[in-house]
Amino acid sequence: MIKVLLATVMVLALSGACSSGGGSDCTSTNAAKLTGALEIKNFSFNPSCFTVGSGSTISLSNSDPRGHTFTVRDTDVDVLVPYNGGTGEATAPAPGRYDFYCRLHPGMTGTIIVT
Ligand SMILES: [Cu+2]
Repeated sequence: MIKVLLATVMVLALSGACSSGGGSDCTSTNAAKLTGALEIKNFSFNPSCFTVGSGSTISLSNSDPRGHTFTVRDTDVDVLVPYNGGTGEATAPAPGRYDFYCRLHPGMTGTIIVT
């Protein structure tokens, strides 16, 4: 029984360590500063954990052969970024910490720290 419990704890610890930039792992100390465009490629956001100033423009570019959205939870930010080199722009919401995702592919997620 104890062995099973240990194995479970190990798996949980490993999966936490391997998760990509966004989600609960994204904090103001490890967030990237967004300098260029937020790139969408291979069905993921890059960077997926970043900080921007409130009201600033977030440039979006999508090099995938599929359209994606940049949708920020609990805000009205919801931008469709066309496929094959399409671009878009979003305005960073009020200061806070937000999760974002693609409405068409809910597995594509990230976190934004707005300062
Ligand atoms: Cu998508």
